[in-house]
Amino acid sequence: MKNSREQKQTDDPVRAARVDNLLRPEVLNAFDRTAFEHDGYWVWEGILTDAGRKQFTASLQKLQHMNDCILIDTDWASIDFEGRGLSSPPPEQITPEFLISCCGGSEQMPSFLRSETRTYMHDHGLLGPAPTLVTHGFESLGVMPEYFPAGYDDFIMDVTTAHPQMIGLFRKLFGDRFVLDHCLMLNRAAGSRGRRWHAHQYREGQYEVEDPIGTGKALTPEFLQQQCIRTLCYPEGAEGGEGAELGVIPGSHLYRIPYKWNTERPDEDTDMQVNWLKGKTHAITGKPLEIVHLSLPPGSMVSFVHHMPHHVQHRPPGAPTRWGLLMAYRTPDPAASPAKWTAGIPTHWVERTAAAGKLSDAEHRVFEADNPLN
Ligand SMILES: O=C(O)CCC(=O)C(=O)O
Ligand SMILES: [Fe+2]
Repeated sequence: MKNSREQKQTDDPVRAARVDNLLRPEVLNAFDRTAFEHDGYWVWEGILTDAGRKQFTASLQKLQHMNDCILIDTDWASIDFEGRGLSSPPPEQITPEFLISCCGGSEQMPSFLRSETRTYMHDHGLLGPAPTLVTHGFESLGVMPEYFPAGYDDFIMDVTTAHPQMIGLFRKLFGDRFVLDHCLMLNRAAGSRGRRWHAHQYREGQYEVEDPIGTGKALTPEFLQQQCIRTLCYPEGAEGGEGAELGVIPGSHLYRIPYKWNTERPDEDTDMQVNWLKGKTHAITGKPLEIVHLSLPPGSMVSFVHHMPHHVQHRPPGAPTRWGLLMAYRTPDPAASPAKWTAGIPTHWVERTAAAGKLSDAEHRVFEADNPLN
């Protein structure tokens, strides 16, 4: 007979989906805080165990398939967008041929699903009454799986909210308290354009001391205390020569410039070398900053301060998909207005789940707002 603790664990689908032996402890324990603060990034090379890697890949493949099926199976023309205060999708974006061309990877959905409809799905959910999103064999959460992978996959929910080894990893980055900023799939299929050089700002940018181009005058040897850190997991790797590798600039986070976060991003390496990088040095060593392209073997993760400019290379035609999950967390902002949940989690989903008593304590901790309402 099971004791009540075991009973509770098996009743909980997120707990049941856990791969206990997810991370290799020796890789986790090798984290060097000084090097991380100095360089602005840390590579967790081959940190996933074989079992962890297998499940991570399977989950991302399943989630991509769910996303593709919703795109193809939904009768977009029948949905009342205008009644919800949204523009209807342009007819050329909802033809079967066009929708099929959007499948197989992330950041390639039709543009009508990437702007105001994405925000609507996040805030309210594109939920019933029908006609709405069509799912076969799984429940629609009113949002696309690419934008809410944890909601559609219990293993990913566990990894991003509760798994003790993952929480251990995030604690090394943040200390005890951190909140979800956002979590997305980043599966880069053959032909993916990647992303040109850019960086990101902390929250809505209210603490930035430099504009998106930056003067470089705010260089400081001190590591930001208010910090958003992206952790990317590549279960099948992102290796040199295959495309979709991440480029970083060690030490550039100390300039704290949210480079081109909201403008066009045309810069390739040579543009950075002749413009942005010119004259920029490491705040501690004084050495000129340089671009580094990471080659990450299967089962690796990389964590980086999201103020650091970074770049993702094109994925050439014919290359296999680079599977990826982005987990971005941040230190809570003590000056944020009290609220219930972070903006990183679909509001309708977290409200419904909490009201049904189905939000675990672990999920509650990661999803709650900077300064939670009592
Ligand atoms: O696709 C990637 O590897 C990273 C994309 C990126 O720019 C980011 O996560 O901020
Ligand atoms: Fe980025």
